[in-house]
Amino acid sequence: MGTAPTPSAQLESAHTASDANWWRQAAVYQIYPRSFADGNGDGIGDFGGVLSRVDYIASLHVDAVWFSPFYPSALADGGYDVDDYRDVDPTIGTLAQFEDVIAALHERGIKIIIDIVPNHSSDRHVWFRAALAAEPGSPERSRYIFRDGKGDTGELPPNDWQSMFGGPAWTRVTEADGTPGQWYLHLFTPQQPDWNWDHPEVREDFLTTLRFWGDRGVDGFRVDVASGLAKDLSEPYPEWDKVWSSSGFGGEVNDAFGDGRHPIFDRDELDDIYSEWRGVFNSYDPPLFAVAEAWVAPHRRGRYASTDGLGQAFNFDLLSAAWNVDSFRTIIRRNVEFADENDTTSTWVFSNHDVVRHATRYAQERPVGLLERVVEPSAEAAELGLQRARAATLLALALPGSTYVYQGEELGLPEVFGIPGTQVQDPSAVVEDGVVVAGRDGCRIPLPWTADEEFFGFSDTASHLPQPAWFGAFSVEAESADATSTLSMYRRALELRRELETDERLQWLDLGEDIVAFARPNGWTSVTNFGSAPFELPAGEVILRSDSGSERQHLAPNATAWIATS
Ligand code: TEU
Ligand code: CA
Repeated sequence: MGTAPTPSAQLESAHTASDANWWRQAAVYQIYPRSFADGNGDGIGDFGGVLSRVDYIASLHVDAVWFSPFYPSALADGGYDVDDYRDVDPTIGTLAQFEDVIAALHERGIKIIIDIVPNHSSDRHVWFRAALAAEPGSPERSRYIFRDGKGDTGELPPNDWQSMFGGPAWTRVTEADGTPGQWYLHLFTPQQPDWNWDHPEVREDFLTTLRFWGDRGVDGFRVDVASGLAKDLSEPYPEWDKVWSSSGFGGEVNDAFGDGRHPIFDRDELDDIYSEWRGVFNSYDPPLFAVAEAWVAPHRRGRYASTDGLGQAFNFDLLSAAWNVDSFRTIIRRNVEFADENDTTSTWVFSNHDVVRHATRYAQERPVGLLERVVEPSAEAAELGLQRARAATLLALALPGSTYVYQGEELGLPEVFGIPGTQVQDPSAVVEDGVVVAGRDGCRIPLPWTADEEFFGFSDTASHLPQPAWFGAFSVEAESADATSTLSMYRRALELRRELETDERLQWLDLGEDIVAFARPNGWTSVTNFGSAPFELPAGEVILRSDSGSERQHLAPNATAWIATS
């Protein structure tokens, strides 16, 4: 704790930016399609909306777009309940329109990453319907995880396991003859039955899906719950308390678990699955890219990020950490080293569709865990949170590795509070006294494009999640006109960042206890002030800073500056 990294920590890798390596230093913009832009005026974002905003996306200077699921879905879990992996939900558009989106982004040099959800389908998937219609023990049932219940008449679930969003992880079905029957496993909502990855048809079908999208020009995949596919469901079942506490979820950086034999997560058998996927990826030129969403122990992450596997793995360490100099330093250092050892790159991420937006997280008085309830900050705390969010982002954009930017964070959007309970969508949300008080809807509010229009240019009708009255101040229109806005900072930083993309080395600088500073091979230095007093900047030209308006010499508390020293 507290020891500054030594200036000698200089990493060796110096990859060249060939096409096969496009992802290594990519800035990836995450689009949650239903909340990005509405093209046909029904209040739900869609591909028509995306098409109308490709120039905006290009203006951010991002290298790729990651689309959260757009597949046919009943939206039991925001689209992560997939009815058909090889089609587009009619509210979002058509396959032909998606091909137009691919073409429009490719024309602007932007790659396309799509979300693939292999741990579970939806209960409306044709194979799950077939499983329900078939008998216990049938081949149709064996593609999912069905078990007989316990108790005299099978009235109790097979074990005490819980689903991620609360409630039992098992649901009992009614058999074709109308009698209460078997139970199926779902780690998430009951509408998301888990696949049985021991089944060759399940494995083959996903390979078909990967090729389906690869053939349409998709450049890569974000693999949902990548650590969950392989399971050991042999009896006796361990108790849920043990299963959960050793699972690696909950945002803690936990080195204790991770021997490859946890009953549900991060099992060694996953290597086999992903090496098959790698076979498909490598049949394309350049190979398809993949990034694992895997909440696993740091020492296990290399398995997912391996060049025989998915190639890159999310690290949610910064996303899970409070605004604290020691945490940032330790986390960055560890992940840069990890990437180097594993011939992959780091993935810096502060916000996504699952967590409270980072401008609001950093405004909290105490560190906040995932899915934890946060309070609406005072105006003053919100301002502090935004300053820190800008500083954190500018720091991360100077690091080697790729960065994931979640739609709206480039506007400095805070979390939205006070959503009426009647409009709740997230299955993990908590509603009290008629108001949403926790969950993921507050980070999924449709974007404000214009300052004064009734629906802020998102749609010409009320959006599927309500936008607050103050949204206009954070709109693309308002911020584009302001050189000191968060949007202007992101645009400039992402544009400048391209100069950093070819050489992955970093050199730590020791500028003081409260300062995180490092130099990059092109002669730029990034300096972040975690302290409470202004910090005197080293010599050189300030090329960008998160505390716009401060005088040249001093870096404000909670701020980052980039300096060209040579
Ligand atoms: O999330 C994985 C996951 O395990 C989540 O429970 C995560 O820990 C939580 O949302 C943090 O707030 C993925 C998707 O990103 C999420 O949107 C889905 O709900 C989930 O998988 C099921 O597909
Ligand atoms: Ca629409």
